[in-house]
Amino acid sequence: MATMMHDDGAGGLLDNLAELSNLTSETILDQLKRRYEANLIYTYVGDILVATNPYQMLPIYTEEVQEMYKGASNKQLPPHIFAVADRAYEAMLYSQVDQCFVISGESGAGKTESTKKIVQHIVELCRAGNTELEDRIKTVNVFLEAFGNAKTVMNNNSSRFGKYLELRFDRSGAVQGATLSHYLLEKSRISFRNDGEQNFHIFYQLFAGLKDEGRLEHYGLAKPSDHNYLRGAGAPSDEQVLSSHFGQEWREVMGSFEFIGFAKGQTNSMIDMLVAILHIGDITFEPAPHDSVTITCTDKHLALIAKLLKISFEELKNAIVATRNITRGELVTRNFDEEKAAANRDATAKAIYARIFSWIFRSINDILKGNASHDCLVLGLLDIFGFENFKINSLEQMCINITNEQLQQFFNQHIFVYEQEEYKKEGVDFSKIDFVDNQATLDLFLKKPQGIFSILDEESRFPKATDLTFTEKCTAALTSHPSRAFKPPRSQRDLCFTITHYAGTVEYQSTNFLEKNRDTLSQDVISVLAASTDPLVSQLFDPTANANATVSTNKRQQSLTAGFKVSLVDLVKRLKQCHPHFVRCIKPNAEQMASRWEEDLVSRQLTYSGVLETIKIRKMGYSFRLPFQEFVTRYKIIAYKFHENPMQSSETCQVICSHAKLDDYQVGHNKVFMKYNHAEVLADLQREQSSALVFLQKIVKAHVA
Ligand code: AD9
Ligand code: MG
Repeated sequence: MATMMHDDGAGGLLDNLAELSNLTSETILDQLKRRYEANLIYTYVGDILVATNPYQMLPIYTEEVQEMYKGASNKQLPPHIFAVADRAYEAMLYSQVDQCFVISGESGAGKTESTKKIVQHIVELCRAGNTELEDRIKTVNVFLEAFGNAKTVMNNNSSRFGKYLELRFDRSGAVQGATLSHYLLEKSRISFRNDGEQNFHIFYQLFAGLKDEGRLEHYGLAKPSDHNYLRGAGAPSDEQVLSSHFGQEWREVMGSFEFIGFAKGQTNSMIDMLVAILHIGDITFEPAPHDSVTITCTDKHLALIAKLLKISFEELKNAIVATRNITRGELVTRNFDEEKAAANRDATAKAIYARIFSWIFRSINDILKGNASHDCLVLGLLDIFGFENFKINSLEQMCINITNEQLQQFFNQHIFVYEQEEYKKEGVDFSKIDFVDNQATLDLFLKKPQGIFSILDEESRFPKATDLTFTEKCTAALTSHPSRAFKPPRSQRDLCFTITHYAGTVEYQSTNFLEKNRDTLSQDVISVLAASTDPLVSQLFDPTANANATVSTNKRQQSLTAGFKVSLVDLVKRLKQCHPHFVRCIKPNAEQMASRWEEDLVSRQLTYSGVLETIKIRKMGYSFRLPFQEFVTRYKIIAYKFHENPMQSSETCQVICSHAKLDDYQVGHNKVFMKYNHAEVLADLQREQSSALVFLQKIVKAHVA
């Protein structure tokens, strides 16, 4: 990889921190800070990119810059996200091996923006003419963010789901199609938000966007604050919603649905469903005799929901307040009390939203699947929700934080474990580098039968269990867990516990854990919606069609955490099949402001993400390595004549390395181990020799002619 030193007049700024001679936490922090102040937001650590969020638009993503970074692996250019994209694309073509980008960092650090920049560049790299498929791939993000992102206290545009985009190419590098998978949408946001947070963007966009399209007459929407799901501390005011960017965004979302190829009829059904969700949130109850409830909102209100969803008004009414079962040939009705009825109402709204979300992904995948050839190369991009620590953290934050914990473990495995194992196997000298291994913390959650998830599932199946019994069981089983990461509540009756994650200590409130984990939706509600005369509504609730299936979590009646665990395992499996490229995003301040550097915040992120240890191993280690055969085939021209065919042996590799004047490389039993910058030195020499050869051949040809 090409690196250089910028002279800022006050000591050099390094493009690659692996070149730091005095390697300490302070010198790393100082370099990153001074680079940030000079708007140099990208820095390499060996072959890993550190990206500091500038919180301002810098002119570094223009077409000219993109053009400059095409073929960046062979140029002397400052670090850039485009260079990482270029390197992965090149590597995929050269080695014919699938590649993936693993982008990590806490909430608001810049993962989603980095992903978009990578897609932008790769689409440009592989563009063969102006094909619609490539433009469509770039466009999907518009509505994925509208439906899957929301304002939180940590990020105004926070991803509330994880996504893995796989771009498929033919062997020559032309894009063939794309597949998108999604992980764990935080659907609880529909009915509950912490103070200072908002619902998914799409609801505000819808309000602002439907202004002139019969918002009141057709949809019964007057102003956002009329609706429970859009109220709360931190919700934008009606004026803010109606007069801001939301209207423009709505038009973009609708435009992109059309461009991608969604049928107009389906988009309209989807809008009706979104509006119905808001109205469902306004269904109110009052207690009635025998632990039942009476619906207190007007029939007109329910009729509007029924009209939007094209379902029976009476059946909707019944399904919200009770369940009916045929037991031994008799119809048995079980009424809900007020709490259960409210939970059933919210579960209905959340299920509709989650199924719209899954349907959007399935539809995109149908449209973008392109040529479904098995003989293709894959570039995968992972963009998950970053590590979170709010005032109140629930089951959703736990899943989000475990996903991050799992990614950190993947990073550790690659950077430290596999690396050191390979040195040992190949007989390469190295001094051992320690890192903070978080496997035990992952076990605390995932291991059977004594992990938090197993205990939660066990309790969720047991009708008499409560959030308190769950908390007590965790306390009994995990207080002396080897990870030492579990801390019980201060008082026995508190519904909380604390976990020391790799990225910080988080207190979780276990209130509603069981209910959230059971994630059940009443069969009556499913039946009513499945009987809708709207084809999309009925399709999404068709019990035979597995409409709720997200990636690989397609077993129905599976608990939330069991489904989550399956998709986490699936994700890691996919990542392991690819050669990874790591991007570490850093958040410079908590206020989401430009030009503001909070030393403690950055220092903490560098520490927990193991940047110092990573630099050490990248500095001492050999991140560029090739088997003898590949090394000799690629670089023999550096030391041998064109017609010579040297043995593909360690001796030949030694000869080539000494011709190239490489220092500090090692030849193992089967591979040559080199520093990250040796690739560039060899590529330069190889190019020089090749062009000299072509030149000579031309002269000879001219002479003979
Ligand atoms: V979360 O885990 O989804 O909550 P992310 O994805 O890590 O988080 P995101 O990419 O959404 O963070 O970045 C947060 C905000 O920082 C963006 O909305 C931009 O306003 C800002 N940002 C991030 N990266 C850049 C950039 N390269 N240039 C300009 C940026 N602004
Ligand atoms: Mg994001």
